[in-house]
Amino acid sequence: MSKVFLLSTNYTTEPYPVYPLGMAIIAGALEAGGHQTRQCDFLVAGKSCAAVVAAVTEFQPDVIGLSLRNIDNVDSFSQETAWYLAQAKELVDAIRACSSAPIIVGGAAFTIMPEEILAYLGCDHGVVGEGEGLICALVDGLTAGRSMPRLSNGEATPLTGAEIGSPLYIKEFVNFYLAESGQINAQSKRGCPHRCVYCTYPGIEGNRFRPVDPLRAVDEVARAQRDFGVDSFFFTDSVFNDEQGHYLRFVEELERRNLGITWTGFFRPQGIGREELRLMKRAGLTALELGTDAASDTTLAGLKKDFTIADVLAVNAACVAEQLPAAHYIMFGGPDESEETVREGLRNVEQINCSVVFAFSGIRILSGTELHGRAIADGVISAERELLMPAYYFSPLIDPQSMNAQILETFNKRREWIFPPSEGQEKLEVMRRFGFRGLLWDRLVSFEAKRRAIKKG
Ligand code: B12
Ligand code: SF4
Repeated sequence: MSKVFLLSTNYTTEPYPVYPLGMAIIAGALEAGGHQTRQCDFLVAGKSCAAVVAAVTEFQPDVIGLSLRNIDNVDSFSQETAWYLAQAKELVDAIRACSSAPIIVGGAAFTIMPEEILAYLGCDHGVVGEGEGLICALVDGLTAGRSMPRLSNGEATPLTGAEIGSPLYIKEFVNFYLAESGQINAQSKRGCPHRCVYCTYPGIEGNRFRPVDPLRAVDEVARAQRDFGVDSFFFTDSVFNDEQGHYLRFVEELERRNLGITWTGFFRPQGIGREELRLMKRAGLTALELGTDAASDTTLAGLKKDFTIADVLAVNAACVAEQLPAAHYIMFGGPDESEETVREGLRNVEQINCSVVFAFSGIRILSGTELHGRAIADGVISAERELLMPAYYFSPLIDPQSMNAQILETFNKRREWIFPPSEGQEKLEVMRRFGFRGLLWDRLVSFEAKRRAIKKG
């Protein structure tokens, strides 16, 4: 048995604080493997390096595991300010000064750029992709004094649904996140088979949907409800509504168990009709986050989204008919965006009734994505440009500043259309100060009348 200290370095509260689910699953796997763990959350610890050092010193770990969730906030407007790895590096340096235990790093952010991040942080070992099995093998090997690989890669042999680990939630953390965000996260499946050009999700989670058995997935929700009083969940699945319909089996089981919980997740805006929405609503669905991603058929094709604006509007209409708040995330300036598609896209946005639209300008270029190659081919960045510091793709056919001005002009018309992203953050902060918790954007939607709330009075 080894003592493993786990640290989630995440401290951002955008759009709200998010429970460190990856770390919780790693802790669950280690405990199941017979190890003793201590979980530490930098945000819960008041973003205090000294508190982390004190916890490490007190626990005297044999091995330390770092969970790295975010590199930055993928918003081109705040690329100078929201870069999270410097803080992680400060934590590694502080831990090194008080412990000689080897440090293993993993997590979604790490998986996107493992070599670069391992070098930048100066950790001893890294785990790419799913960490449940690999962390146990590393800890066993290291504590037995064996020489272990610098990088272990879980992507070649993805876990089956049955092997996906269960989170070891910590009461203190659950209470913190319930108080701050009104919800906790859970997972009903991993993976995504789609190939949208900018997206890292299939790289992080694998390119096949791997559902957790619905009975077990619902058991875990019920356990979090019973043990910690959680009654609101975000399912972190890359895409909740998989085409094979695994999600429907999970939702049917949720409905059958009648737990009285509410939940939300990420949806692909295609093939969700009123029938599916009604079923999910009965099972507790309260809102949908839609990966609409682009606003015209040309730019949707440029991102290889495999659906059209007609699909998006059909899903939106079904959500409105079922009175389910929906938020569309749309990035302007991507591949094949032109002055014409910006105008067309904004006309299409005008048709998205009674739903929130979050707009972004430019697309963060991340390693391992097709967009990276396209950015080099289009002359947006050089092949040598490292991607740890943010780089954004802007179509060479547009002028970003005039595009931003056009988006702003349209988005100023309604309070539920949010641009730039910082405006959304400010709105959420105000609601939070008034004591509201949860997604919060869902409160911007009104179904009573197709109310066109004019901004600023
Ligand atoms: C769901 C999700 C959200 C939801 C979260 C809702 C909620 N209540 O949880 C919402 C929409 C709120 C959100 C917001 C943001 N997100 Co987000 N999100 C995701 C998503 C889809 C899943 C994350 C997750 O929880 N996965 C489930 C857990 C179990 O998996 P995991 O953490 O990866 O852990 C596994 C492995 O990584 C590994 N592992 C993890 N820790 C460790 C530690 C060790 C030692 C080891 C060995 C292994 C290991 O093992 C685990 C089990 O296999 C990912 C993309 C993806 N598919 O991964 C993006 C992702 C994590 N998000 C990202 C970003 C940027 C953000 C935001 C900053 C965006 C913004 N401006 O709002 C915010 C930050 C939120 C916050 N406060 O931290 C990026 C991060 C990388 C980057 N580009 O910087 C990702 C990767 C997507 C992307 N664009 O590339 N997000
Ligand atoms: S954007 Fe959504 S559908 Fe496309 S690859 Fe990423 S997770 Fe899959």
